[in-house]
Formats: sequence, structure tokens, C-alpha cells
Amino acid sequence: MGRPVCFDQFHAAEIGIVHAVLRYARRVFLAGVDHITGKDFAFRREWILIAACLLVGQSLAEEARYRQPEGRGVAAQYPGDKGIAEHPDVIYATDFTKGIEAPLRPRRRGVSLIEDSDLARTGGAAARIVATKGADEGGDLSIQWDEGAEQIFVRVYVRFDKNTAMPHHFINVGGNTPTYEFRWGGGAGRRPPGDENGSFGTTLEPPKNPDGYWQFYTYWHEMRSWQTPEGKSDGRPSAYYGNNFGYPKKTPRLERDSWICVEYMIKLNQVGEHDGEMAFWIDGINYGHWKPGSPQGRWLRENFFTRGQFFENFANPQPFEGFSWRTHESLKINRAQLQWFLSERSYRDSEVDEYIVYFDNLVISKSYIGPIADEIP
Ligand SMILES: [Ca+2]
Repeated sequence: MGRPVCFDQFHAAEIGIVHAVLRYARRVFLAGVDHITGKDFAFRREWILIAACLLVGQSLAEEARYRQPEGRGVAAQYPGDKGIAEHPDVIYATDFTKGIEAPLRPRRRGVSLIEDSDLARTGGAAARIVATKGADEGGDLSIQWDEGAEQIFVRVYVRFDKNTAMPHHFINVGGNTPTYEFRWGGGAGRRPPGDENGSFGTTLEPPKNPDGYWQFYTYWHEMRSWQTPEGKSDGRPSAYYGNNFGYPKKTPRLERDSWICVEYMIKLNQVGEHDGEMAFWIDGINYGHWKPGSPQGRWLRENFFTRGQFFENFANPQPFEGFSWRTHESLKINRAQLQWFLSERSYRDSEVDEYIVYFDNLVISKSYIGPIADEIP
């Protein structure tokens, strides 16, 4: 019986390197004295050791470069978030005890301050946004800052009212240059440029049902179109809506009438590289991280699938390529939004008239923030 061929033994999508190295080593004289020729190959031991150290070092360095923290962060130094705005990495922080004040800007109807110490996460006040069926599409609290950043974390406590439907779009972070044509919104359906007139942004969406997954909905200059399986536009209008990024790690069951600590992050690429990232955390645990080489998935139309039938029925998953958020240095991260946008689609399957969300303890920082200090065991 002949030796089986490699492609019968190994699936292209599986890692088979350990086995392959063992077989190779068994058939080649590597080190020590070769009893047939009498030649001493001991010097190869050092080569092998050096090569192995280099390989381990490279993979550790790669791992460390893209590692994201969990649990304690900047907030651990400021119990109850008191004084957290003074940390040098923090761009903005509010617990709403001074109201909704600039630079935080309420937009559209339905945004108000609630002074109720039983309800607020800390400090007796929180922001509330109400969307009213048949009357409006909700509202949002937006913030922009002058000096754009290379990496931004947004942490906010979120509380969904027990009767609310889930929003069409939720909390986001991104950037645009002052000359971007839709800088106050209105870019839906189009792919933004990544250059000095450009924009990008990612929106973290809660699950539509309690056992679903949180996921990202993302716009940038390399986003895919819904119009063809390859993600190219076929020439019809409105070719580009946000790309969907699910993650294989199950997020916790979504509870209503209870504060959830949500944090999300964008890290920019170096211009010309695909080394940009995004990630999110629920209650201090990382449940999704897109970076060069991970996760394994499959592009189809405007989706990067990492689970479900469109992933499982596909033979050759690819490692995520990493984000090129921009093609020009001047495009940086300079805006975030606590959005509560409900559409006809959100209202359709729900009986109530008012859809309510609460926000508290917002922090925007250049480094990982983590949950409020008194919550970490
Ligand atoms: Ca508060």
C-alpha cells in the first residue's frame, strides 16, 4: 500500500505543521555523528536552537503587539469614576451629575437628563433617550474632539428599558477630516474615501434578542458592497451600507433594566498597512477583536462571517486581513456618539409606543478603561 498523499491527510484550513516537522526530522540526519559517513554534524544543533528561538520570539512579539487588555483598566485607579477625567489618556468623561453639557451635544428629540439615584449607575443622574413610535427616530449624544487620536476606547454604562425594542443603530466611534462631505451625517449608501477628505466609523450593535450576539457595523474606504457575492458594486446606486462583523465568541445574555458595562475600541492603521483593529468588551471581558490574522472568517457581500451557515458551509476560511482605516495621516479618530436610532423596522414588531435607553459613566480614552473600580472582584 502506497503512502497517502498530503492533501488526503491535511485539510488546507487546518494547522498540520507539528506532524509535518516530525516526519521530516525522522528521515534526515540532523545532528551528531553520522555512523555511515563518520561525519560529525553537531554544529547543526546550534543552528536549530537559533532558528527555534527566532520562531518563538517572532510569534510572541506578534501576539504581544495585538494583545488587548481585559478587566482592570484606567478606571481601576478612580473608584466610582471620581476624578477619572484627570487621567492623561482620558479625552472626556461624564457621570451626568453636572447635566448634559458641552462638548457633549444632544441631537434630535427625546434626549433628557434623569435625576434619580435609584436608577442612575452612579452619582444620582443619567442620560435618557426616548424614541417614540410614529413620531421620531430617537436621538443621540454626540461628541467631537480637536486633536484626532490613533487609538480610542469608549466605555459607557447602558441600560435598556424592559419594554424597549432594540435599535436599528447604536453606539459608535470614528473619524473624519474637516473637509469630508457628510461630516454631520448623511453618508449612508456610500463608501467614504480614506484620504484627506475621508471618513470611517464603526457602530457596536446590541443583539436583537436576549440570546443573540453583539456585533459591529462598519464604514471605511475598503468596505464591501451588498450588490455582488464578491462585495463589488454592480453600478446600481446606494452600493455601500455598513459591513457586518459578527464574532464566534458568545456574548452574555442581554438583561433589561440592568446596567451593562460596554466598551469598544478602534486602532488606526499605519498608512499603507492593514494593521488597524477594532474590539469590544462587555463587563470587562473581551468578546470580539478584529486584527491582522484573526478571526478566521469568510467575506460574502457586505459580511465577514465567522459563524453560522454562511461560514460553516464554506471550505476555506481566511484569516481577517486587518483594517486599513485610512490612506492619509490626517484622517484620525475624532468623534463618538451614544446613538439611539430606531426605524420603522425596529418599531414594526413591537407593541409599545416609547422605546427607552439610559446611559451613564461615559469615558473616552486613549487606553483601555475597564469597568468602574468598585465592580471588579
Ligand atoms: Ca451618573
